[in-house]
Formats: sequence, C-alpha cells, structure tokens
Amino acid sequence: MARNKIALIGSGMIGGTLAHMIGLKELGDVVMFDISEGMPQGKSLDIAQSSPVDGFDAKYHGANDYSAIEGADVCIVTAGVPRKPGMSRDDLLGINLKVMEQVGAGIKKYAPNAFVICITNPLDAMVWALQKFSGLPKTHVVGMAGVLDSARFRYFLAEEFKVSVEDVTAFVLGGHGDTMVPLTRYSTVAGIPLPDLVNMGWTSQEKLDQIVQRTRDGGAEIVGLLKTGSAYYAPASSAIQMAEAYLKDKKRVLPAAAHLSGQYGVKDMYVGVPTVIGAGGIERIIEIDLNKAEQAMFDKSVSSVQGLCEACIGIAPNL
Ligand code: TXD
Repeated sequence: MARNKIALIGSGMIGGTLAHMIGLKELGDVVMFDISEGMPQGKSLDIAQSSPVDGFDAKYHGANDYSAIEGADVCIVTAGVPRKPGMSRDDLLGINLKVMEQVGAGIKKYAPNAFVICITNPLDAMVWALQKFSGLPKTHVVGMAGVLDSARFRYFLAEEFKVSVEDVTAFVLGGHGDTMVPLTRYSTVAGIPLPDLVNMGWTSQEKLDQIVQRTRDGGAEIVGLLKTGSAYYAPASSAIQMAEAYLKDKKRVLPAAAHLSGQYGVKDMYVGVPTVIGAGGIERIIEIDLNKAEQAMFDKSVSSVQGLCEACIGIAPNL
C-alpha cells in the first residue's frame, strides 16, 4: 500500500515544524507548498536529509505550483501572514482572506478528496471562507484551535497542581481568540472536575480564574516574547493530532472549529466545539449542556466570529 500524501500549504514556521513531525511520526510523504521560491524546496531537502539519522522513510517535495498537491489525503493550511506584536488576529483578516481564495481554488482542483485542516488566522472566519472557496464537504474542512487552546490550559493546570500533563483533560469551546470559553466544569485531573479540586483546596478560585485568563491570552503571550511571529511548535503538534485521528481512523474526541448547522443554535458558521474525528472526517459534533454563564460566554464568542464572517462577505461578496 502506498504511503499517505500530506500537503502542507504554507511552509513557514508552522509548516516547517509540521513537515518535520510528519517524518518523525512516519505519517506519510510530504509536499511542502509555498509562494516563496526555494524555501519549501530547501526545507524539504533539509528534513529529508535528517531521515537517515532519525530512521524514517518519507518522500519530501517542495513546490511553488499547486499541481504538486495532486491527490493529497490531507492538506494542512498555514498560508498567510502571522501576527506581529500589537496586531490582533482580526487585523489579519483582509490579507489572509485573499490567500484562502487561492488556496481554496488549488485544493478544489488538485485535492478534492482531502481532509483539510486550516490553521491560518483569524481561524474561525478563515476556515469558514476556505470551505466555501474550496467547495469541499463540510465534514472534510476543519479548523485547528481547540486542541491548542486546551493544551495550553492543560499545561498551566498541570503546573499549578504539580501533576503530569497526561492526567489533566481540559475543555475549551467557542472561537479561537480572546472570547474562547474554557469550561472548568468539564476539565479534570484524572476525572476530578476543577470545581471539586477548588473545594478540595488544590487551588483557589482566584488562581483558577488567572489560569483561564492566561489561556485566553496564550497566543499573545508568545507573540510578545517572540516579537517576530507567533507560536509554532504547539500549533503544529495540535494539527498533527487531528491529521493522525483522520488517517488512522482513531475516532478521537477533539475540540475543533467545525461547521455548525443548527447545533448549539448556530447556523452556517465554524466555531470550536467537541467533535469526533475519524476516517469520515468530522464524524460527529458533541452537543453538551451549557449552564447560563457558559452559554452567555459561548454566545459572545459566536457573535464575534459572526462579525468576522460578515467582514469577509464585505470584502468578498462571492462568499
Ligand atoms: O491556533 C491557531 N489556529 C494558530 C494560528 C496558532 C498559531 C498561529 N496561527 C496562524 O497560523 C498565524 O496567525 C498564521 O496565520 C498561520 C501561519 O503561521 P506561521 O507562523 O507558520 O507563519 P509564517 O511562518 O509566516 O508562514 C506562513 C507562510 C509563509 O511561508 C508565506 O510565504 C506563506 O505562508 N504564504 C503563502 N503560501 C501560499 N499561498 C499564499 N498566497 C501565501 N501567502 C503567504
């Protein structure tokens, strides 16, 4: 059986990290696409030359032409520009929307059967536009943000509790951005919900609120430190987990920006919700009960995503 083919559309910081991780995990052959000439070819060759040392077999190919992605099983999209300090994710909207139009056309022509994971910001609006520009099934176009946001939350919680990150599960809903909704009631240490841990004296409500806020600001904290771009290691790991769930039909329960057609009272929008990812793409959207406070936070998040989608329609009326 031939190896899976994974196309990386955008070969910058996240794209390069993805390419390396795909090799180390032997997930398939890699095509690195970018508009920058020589860069995807150079990174491909560099990573391929690490394969004898690390002991993996994978073909690497760098390209500036969409025909190279032909027949890809998975496309991971990071094409666009990242944030600089002081920029919000939403400032990127106009530039990255035009990029999504080109990427959508390329995928539609050369990889219409792929599972597409969009990472480009502002995430929820870009994945929504990419699905429309590409015309691929809504089950097969998904946005990565929830795995990363939950990972940040889990990491901070594990540090606070001095327990393994493996024993902390966390739940983050809503749009990727300052309005994301970390659900403390559904986040646990080995099954014990966070509110119970507060009652048990493991932490205080105040400390928990600070961790929630740090999670919301998780991207900006790294942008502020790096100064020249945004996070890329954890975003790449998060997208790999989603790609692996699809390629290996793992049916993982992962938070993802998924197309909603009535779930949570939302129609024709992409918002972060718990999903099941397997060989069918987004196989299921899990609708959990939200209490009043959670519903209010979720609604606020949804309306900010809606504002971005409307701004997209203002720029590209064909959407
Ligand atoms: O959780 C999340 N979803 C995110 C999203 C977490 C972190 C970063 N997030 C966003 O990912 C970030 O705001 C950016 O929009 C993307 C990609 O971030 P990365 O750090 O990889 O950006 P780079 O290094 O600038 O890489 C982008 C590449 C770069 O090589 C450009 O030449 C290329 O995109 N690019 C294009 N490729 C193809 N086609 C077009 N039109 C194009 N324009 C730029």
